[in-house]
Amino acid sequence: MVAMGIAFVVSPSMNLSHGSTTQYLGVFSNPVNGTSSSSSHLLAVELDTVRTIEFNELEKPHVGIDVNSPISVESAFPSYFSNALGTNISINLLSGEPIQVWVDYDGSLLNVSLAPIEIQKPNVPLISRAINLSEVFQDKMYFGFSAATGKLTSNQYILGWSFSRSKERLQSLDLSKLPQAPLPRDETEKAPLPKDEPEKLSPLLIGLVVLLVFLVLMVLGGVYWYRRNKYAEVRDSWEKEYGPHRFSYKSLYKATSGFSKDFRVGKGGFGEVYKGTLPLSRHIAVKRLSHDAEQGMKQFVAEVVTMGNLQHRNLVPLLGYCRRKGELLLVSEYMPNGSLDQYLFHNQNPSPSWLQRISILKDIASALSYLHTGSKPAVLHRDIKSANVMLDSEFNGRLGDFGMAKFHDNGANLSATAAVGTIGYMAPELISMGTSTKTDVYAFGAFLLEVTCGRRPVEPELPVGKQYLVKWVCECWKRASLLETRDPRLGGDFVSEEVEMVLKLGLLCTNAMPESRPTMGQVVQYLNLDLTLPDISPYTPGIGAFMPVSMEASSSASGVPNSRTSSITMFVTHTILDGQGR
Ligand SMILES: *[C@@H]1O[C@H](CO)[C@@H](O)[C@H](O)[C@H]1NC(C)=O
Ligand SMILES: *[C@@H]1O[C@H](CO)[C@@H](O)[C@H](O)[C@H]1NC(C)=O
Ligand SMILES: *[C@@H]1O[C@H](CO)[C@@H](O)[C@H](O)[C@H]1NC(C)=O
Ligand SMILES: CC(=O)N[C@H]1CO[C@H](CO)[C@@H](O)[C@@H]1O
Repeated sequence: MVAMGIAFVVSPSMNLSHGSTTQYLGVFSNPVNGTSSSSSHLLAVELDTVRTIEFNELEKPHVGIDVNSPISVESAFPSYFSNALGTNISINLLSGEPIQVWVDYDGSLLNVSLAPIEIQKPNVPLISRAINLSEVFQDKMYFGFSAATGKLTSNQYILGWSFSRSKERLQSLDLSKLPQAPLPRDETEKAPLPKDEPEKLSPLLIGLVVLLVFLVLMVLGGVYWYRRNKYAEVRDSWEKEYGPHRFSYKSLYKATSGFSKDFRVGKGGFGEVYKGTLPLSRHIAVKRLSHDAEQGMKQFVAEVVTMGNLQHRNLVPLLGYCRRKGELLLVSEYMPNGSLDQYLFHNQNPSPSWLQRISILKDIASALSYLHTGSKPAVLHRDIKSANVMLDSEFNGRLGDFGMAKFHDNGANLSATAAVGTIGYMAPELISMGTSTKTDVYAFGAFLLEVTCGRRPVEPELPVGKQYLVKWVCECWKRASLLETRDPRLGGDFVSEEVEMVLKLGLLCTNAMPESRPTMGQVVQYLNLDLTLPDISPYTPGIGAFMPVSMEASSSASGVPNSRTSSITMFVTHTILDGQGR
């Protein structure tokens, strides 16, 4: 009962601190002054190596089954039944030779068998004891080995072990591959100290149902944690109502092959865009936006979802979103022909014909008109430009990237007076009055001129007189050479009346005075020639009054511009309204 030696232990906890450090196999506390509850639910199969010379004659090395207490419920002197000889042969636990131990449990009988390493499993177990382990075990049990040696030095080694909940699946140990037990650590001491003989134990083979279930749980747990981190998302309770619009990060990760470079189709001021393929070969574009602030996220997501509900043949369908820490992912339909600016400004792509251009302009005007009037309150785009005009497989214009400027605004957490947009497309009153349908009309006017003239609204490299597109077109009109501002890449393939009308409409939309700009509904009618342009001249107040949004603005009150902004996106804090525009 002194219980020194090694044991196979099944315990409800890994904390064995209640166990005695020198006795009771290190797992039980003293049975006399407390078989306390702390040591209950413990099962141990012990190989007790207590030395007769130190304790009374009755204490001899033995094998035992202990339940909740170091006092064995069943024990036997170590021996094995020889299948060949049909007799019991005793085993010396202190010989230093490896021993095999089998522990079998079938739900009612717990059998323990011993044998020297070279002997097969005996047909008759050394101990066979009826125990209902369901009463001993709890839901979760840990298993392992524990040993205690008292004041003696003793080396005990597990050379190998195998465990299974089913006999059929139990892996047999290849005994030839087992390591050699190391030499005793303190071999420098006078060689074979009688009290020091090392003891070598070998495989314990067990079949306990509860234990393997626990093992499986551990493995599953590990996989779960790994995946949880890899695909971690941020999800707030207010998002519940947007459920159908929410994509799981995992599905997006898979669709884009882990956001691999090969699937990256664009990189801009707002983030990177990836092409992805969902199951059923549905092509999507995933825009990854990083942001620092959760502030305004709720409103932004609400807007995204609202926009997802907007349906118009000239809008890029927004399918949904996903949120992660510091990151927002927007999922939209994939547009195979990219964005319009790639055709206008990159010579390797074919220059769109006038027919294509006017048709795209009509498409975008119609989409914008729908945004402004199709829902209440009006949805603003806030960042109309050729880079945000996508082309579908039939080369129809599709307005994309709604509300990005707004997101950026929120994400950068700017002061209320600062606005974000793209220089050249920003209406002069944007700062003082904020965004409105009129500021969208202004941007659309700049876009009309951009597409017709094949150049960006502001090009600082050009000679002074040509830098600002609105101003330059107006100046040319005064000199009666309006048509000369058209994109030279058009060649002779254009309709003069249409080009002229579009240029004038561009100037009308970019009128410095918001109340003088047409509505998008009117713009659609002008483009379709359902309505004739009002009588304007290059001298009409507000026409051609491009007020360069000054660079120094970015260094004033609103602070340092966010480094994530692209080079063409600027922060503006003030502007000077010059009605004469000259
Ligand atoms: C061998 O040992 C077992 C268990 O100790 C005992 O039940 C059995 O009678 C023994 N057999 C012989 C042949 O001594
Ligand atoms: C335990 O031993 C008994 C008697 O030898 C045998 O009938 C039983 O099948 C054994 N159980 C296991 C699980 O090995
Ligand atoms: C073992 O104990 C459990 C729980 O107390 C009980 O449900 C089950 O019937 C018992 N099994 C046997 C074979 O006695
Ligand atoms: C001009 C251009 O690139 N058109 C392409 C648009 O996309 C369709 C489908 O992918 C292509 O067939 C066109 O050639």
